[in-house]
Amino acid sequence: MDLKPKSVPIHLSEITSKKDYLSRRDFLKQMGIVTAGAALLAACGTSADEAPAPLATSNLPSDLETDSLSNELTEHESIISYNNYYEFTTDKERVAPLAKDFKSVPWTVEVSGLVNNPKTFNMDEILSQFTIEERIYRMRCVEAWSMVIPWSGFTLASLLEAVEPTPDAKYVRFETVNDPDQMPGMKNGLYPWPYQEGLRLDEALNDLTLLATGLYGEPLPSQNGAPIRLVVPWKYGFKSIKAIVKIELTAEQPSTLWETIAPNEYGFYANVNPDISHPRWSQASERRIGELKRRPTLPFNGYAAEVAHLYEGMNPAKLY
Ligand SMILES: Nc1nc2c(c(=O)[nH]1)N[C@H]1C(S)=C(S)[C@@H](COP(=O)(O)O)O[C@H]1N2
Ligand SMILES: [Mo]
Repeated sequence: MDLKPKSVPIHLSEITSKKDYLSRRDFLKQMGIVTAGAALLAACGTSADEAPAPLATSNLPSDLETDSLSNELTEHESIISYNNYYEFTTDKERVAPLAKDFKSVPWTVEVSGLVNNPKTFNMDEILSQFTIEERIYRMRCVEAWSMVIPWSGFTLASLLEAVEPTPDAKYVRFETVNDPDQMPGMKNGLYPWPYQEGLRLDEALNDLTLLATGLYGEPLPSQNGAPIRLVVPWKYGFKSIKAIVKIELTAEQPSTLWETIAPNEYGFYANVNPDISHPRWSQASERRIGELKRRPTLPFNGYAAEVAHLYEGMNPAKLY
């Protein structure tokens, strides 16, 4: 296929709303340019010739206005103005203004530990080496609100394949940038910074597990975890760690920020489960941002067909 991202006469900076995003997607589809990746490369000024990675078209949702369960996309404005990002502040509506000048260029991600090919990637290498595709995912925060978010990114599996985990690698540990000068909330000594998270290797290799570099067809906004964050849609939102600088393959289960603070409330697995209440509130239903009525929460956030097999034989009570 002949992809010429440079010929796209719409600039990502012009996209401000769901309506604009959807009409731009229709436009790109008509042009035969159907991946967010093509548009992102154009935005970065990278020509098609310099971008060796083939651009995936096969994984695009057929109906771009909804996710796989026909849930409508959450408004762009809500996704970028209602955030959890404790390095900046615990006040969701203050994250975006505080993150406005966050500098995420240059940026590197160090991939190390039990791998044959440890490597520190810069963002240009990441964006050109891995196949950027678009995924519309539900996100369910442990606090019982949720959104439907159109991400662009690439599978964590593709990155792990590149570094070749050794046979003793059983877990993946992730770490957020440690930059208190840019992140005023880090001066709050109540939290064991830097933010860290982890997955079991088979969870990390599941095709749903994404490293996101964009949102709504734009490069990832700072408040959503620029320049690169994890998205694990069947787990509570706190697993989806932002602004990643380190990925380490380990033999032992890594400790996580939330499990360190409150192990009985935020376990390592954190799989979305309507039947297991948080000690302080029910998880049976959720408030979808932009909707008036609460909706029932689905097991594994609606992704049971893709991931339930990973937990066969495990006690669900240990998977909160
Ligand atoms: N580094 C870091 N990552 C983080 C958080 C955080 O405070 N710091 N909050 C988590 C929580 S609780 C949620 S619900 C999601 C929110 O992602 P969003 O702001 O993009 O919607 O990010 C997760 N990733
Ligand atoms: Mo969350």
